Amino acid sequence: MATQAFQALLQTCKHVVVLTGAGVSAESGVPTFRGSGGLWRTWNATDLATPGAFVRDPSLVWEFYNYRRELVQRCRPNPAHLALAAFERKVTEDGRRFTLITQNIDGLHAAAGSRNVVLLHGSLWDVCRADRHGMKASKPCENRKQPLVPALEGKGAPDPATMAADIPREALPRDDKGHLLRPGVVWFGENLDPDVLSRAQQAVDDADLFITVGTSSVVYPAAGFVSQVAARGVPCAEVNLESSGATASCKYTFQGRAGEILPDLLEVSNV
Ligand code: BJW
Repeated sequence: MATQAFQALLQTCKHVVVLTGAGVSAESGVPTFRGSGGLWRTWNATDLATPGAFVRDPSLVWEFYNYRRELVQRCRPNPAHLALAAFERKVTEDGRRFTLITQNIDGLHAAAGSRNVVLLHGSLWDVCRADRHGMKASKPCENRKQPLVPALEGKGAPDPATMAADIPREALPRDDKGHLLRPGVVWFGENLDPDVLSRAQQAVDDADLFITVGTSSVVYPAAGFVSQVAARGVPCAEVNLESSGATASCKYTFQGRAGEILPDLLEVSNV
């Protein structure tokens, strides 16, 4: 019954906004952050995603990102990414609006054919200059070379027994003026790109249906979107393996794997 009621809303809504997190890419083989998949060697992935970690040990942080660039390069969109892209085509052909806000940096939504995507936390394929605090000192730009420098070749194995490569600073990725580069993503304690955040916030403010998929909903500002939408009386739905920080705000909850649930729920399995 809940499914039918939700699907009726999908037919009539004027602007559906979907927020995705790491869980949407889990079935493509991309590790999530929290839970058992969130360890790289002996570190929590989130402990390495900070400017402080980069200042302390830029070699270690670059090894971690080199590993993820290599891994994601081999990953393909799964049925959840494909269902969202097919649903966007369906909605926009009807003259209605669809916005996909993702916290993921893996690029798999674009690879699946999604068009109106807001990359809240940046892209794994971007780099930028680092200042002495590890913060961004230039606008991120794309660099898909893999590995970025010869010293990173084969580095970043996730096994806890792996020795740190301790790459000397001069052999780490640098720009043409010799400045140290860092991944062009958004780390804890960093502001999001104001234009990106404004696009996301406008969509959140304008949504008349909101779906959160595969995020633990603990990281702000993304974690605040669902309660903002729900506070306006707009229906919210969640697709997740387990309950999350968003569940209490969601009228509709669909528990399970996104790749199994979304194609049928969005009625795009035959598209
Ligand atoms: C499945 C599944 C399947 C699995 N199918 N489901 C307000 C209050 C309190 C704190 C703050 C606040 N505002 C800002 C902060 C500080 C901080 C923050 O939020 N801290 C919290 C931890 C409390 N936020 C920030 O620092 C942000 N900056 C900011 O707001 O600037 C202004 C400011 C600064 C400082 C103070 C105050 C204001 C920036 C946040 C940047 C987050 N960066 C990362 C790394 C990105 C780069 C990279 O990838 O390397 O983003 S951390 C990491 O967490 C990554 C993710 O995008 C993000 C969210 O994780 P996600 O996607 O939810 O993954 P998981 O693993 O947590 O969950 C997976 C889910 O999937 C689970 O629920 C599973 O069940 C599910 N699942 N398989 C369906 N098959």
